[in-house]
Amino acid sequence: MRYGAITLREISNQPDVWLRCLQTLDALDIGRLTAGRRPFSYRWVFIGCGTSYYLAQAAAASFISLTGAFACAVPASEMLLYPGLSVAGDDGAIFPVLISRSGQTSEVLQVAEVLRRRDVEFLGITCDGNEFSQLSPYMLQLPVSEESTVMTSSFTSMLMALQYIAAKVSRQDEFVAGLRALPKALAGLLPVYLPEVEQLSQRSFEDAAFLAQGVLYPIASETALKVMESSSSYAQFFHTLEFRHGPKSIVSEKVLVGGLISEAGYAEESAVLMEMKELGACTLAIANCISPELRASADLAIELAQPMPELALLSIYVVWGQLLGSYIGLRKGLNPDSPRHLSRVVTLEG
Ligand code: F1P
Repeated sequence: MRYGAITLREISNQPDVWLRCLQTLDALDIGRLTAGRRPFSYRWVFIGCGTSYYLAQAAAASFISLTGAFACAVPASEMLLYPGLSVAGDDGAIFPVLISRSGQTSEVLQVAEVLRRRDVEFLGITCDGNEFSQLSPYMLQLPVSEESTVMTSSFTSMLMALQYIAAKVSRQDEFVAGLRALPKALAGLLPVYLPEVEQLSQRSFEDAAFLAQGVLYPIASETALKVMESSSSYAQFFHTLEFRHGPKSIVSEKVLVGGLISEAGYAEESAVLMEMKELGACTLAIANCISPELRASADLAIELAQPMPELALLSIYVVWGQLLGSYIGLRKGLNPDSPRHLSRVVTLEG
């Protein structure tokens, strides 16, 4: 099979996968799934590894934005090694949400065991299920069967599911309607911008930095991880305005700077990206609405042009980094379906 065919197919099929997941979500008993937890009564702690950790960050930010309750994200390893730093205080006041596509990641399974021993109930979300799906009565398994080593549709589907739950527990039906519009929105954007991303990936970069603020920051992190995983390339991520405080010294014409630009911080964030263009970087701008000034400055401007709340667009913002990683990998003669040194699941002895 052609290099990258599996991963690229699964990236492009996300509109269909999202439609199936939304049908599954509509059939849920959200109250039972969340063990009747009211948002404000608990600190919601989202936990995962790798891509699923960045998903946890995006879910926590979404939860705070939608419900106003306390939420945070912690890598499973931190829960195991430094629990006091992660969730100090009363076990009874936290409601952990464990995230694992495979349901086989050792660190996540170990956290589930620690929680069971401490009688702490948790919500689990998975795609493959496996042993993980037997560890909690509160478990959501999505109809996502993903062959690729790297996570693409599993990331966006589980994020959408966690946003759906947050919107439902806070009775925000307009936001749920925004999620329902995503499959059609992405289906319309892919044919326009997929070829542009492929063309951008033909340029050879020595480094890449993906920038974002607020709820988009975890999406910049996941974008960088996709480029690292799928193309074995250097890629970093920063809060956009932080990039001026030192990291911009890496900028040259061999460096790609990608800005995932929010509506709330548009002026400040787009200014950074245009400054980096002046310093010689190749720039990629992704925003819901792109000003003529930024469009003239960026090497590639991806304008989502959607009416739904920006928070509902996180799953669309990440698609371009998924594609970029695979296309850069192909340009380097690598196979994104079988990334160097990576396996689909990280399992640890003992
Ligand atoms: C987590 C993970 C992925 C990574 C790779 C190895 O998997 O670290 O983020 O891309 O596939 O596994 P999971 O716990 O969500 O199955």
